[in-house]
Amino acid sequence: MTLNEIEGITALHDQIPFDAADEVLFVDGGSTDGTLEFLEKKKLRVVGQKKKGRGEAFRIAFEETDGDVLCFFSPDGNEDPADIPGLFAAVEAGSDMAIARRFGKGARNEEDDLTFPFRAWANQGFTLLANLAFNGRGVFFDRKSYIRDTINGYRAITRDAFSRLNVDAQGFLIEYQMSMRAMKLGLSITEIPTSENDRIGGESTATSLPTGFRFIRGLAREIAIGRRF
Ligand SMILES: Nc1nc2c(ncn2[C@@H]2O[C@H](COP(=O)(O)OP(=O)(O)O)[C@@H](O)[C@H]2O)c(=O)[nH]1
Ligand SMILES: [Mg+2]
Repeated sequence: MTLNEIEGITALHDQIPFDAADEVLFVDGGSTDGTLEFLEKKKLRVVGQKKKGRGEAFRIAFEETDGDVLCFFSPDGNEDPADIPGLFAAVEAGSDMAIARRFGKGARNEEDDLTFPFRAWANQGFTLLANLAFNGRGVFFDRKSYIRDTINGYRAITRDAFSRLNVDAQGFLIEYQMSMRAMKLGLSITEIPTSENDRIGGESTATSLPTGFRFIRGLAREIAIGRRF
């Protein structure tokens, strides 16, 4: 998925293992920086969005492709394209969803070098709350079932699981909502360690405070609706 990622896609294009997938689709949120021209030149398939938001992009990817397994990748530099085959493999080995985790053993997140990694702390706080609220697989007794990164969008999921989650988040809440609902349904979730690299160009559009408030609302809503989704 792309929204003004010309620098990222230019730098990463040759590293993306396109062969790992039967079908490749770029969902573009309205780039005006040359991303679309770049993708066209490379003869990559692009679909635009009528409604805005990253959540909408996830649903378009689902609707516009046919594969049994979907892998979501964003070329902003944060996600290492070399993990794509591993995410597919984890799902093909029998998981409903595989997440590239930025926390825990063998992993790195963008803020690891900071003294006050506020964004990483917020991420881990929301992840703790989601595990406590929805991870019914004995989190208190069995640390192996704890999901370490409920928020990273870099993930793969079966088409069947995605449709069962029936996610409706419009923006950056999408991946957290997917994780919460997957836990509620008791789906099998595997995590593979990843190294989150720095953004290559441009700026993140996920502003911390508004995104944080949306996450709080999103969490409260998931608690309120339970399995009614
Ligand atoms: N298609 C699409 N992609 C988006 C949208 N918003 C963000 N993205 C992409 O999603 C990725 C993550 O967004 P970013 O702003 O970097 O958020 P962050 O990684 O959470 O800081 C980037 O590759 C963006 O280009 C959107 O509305 N539509
Ligand atoms: Mg990013």
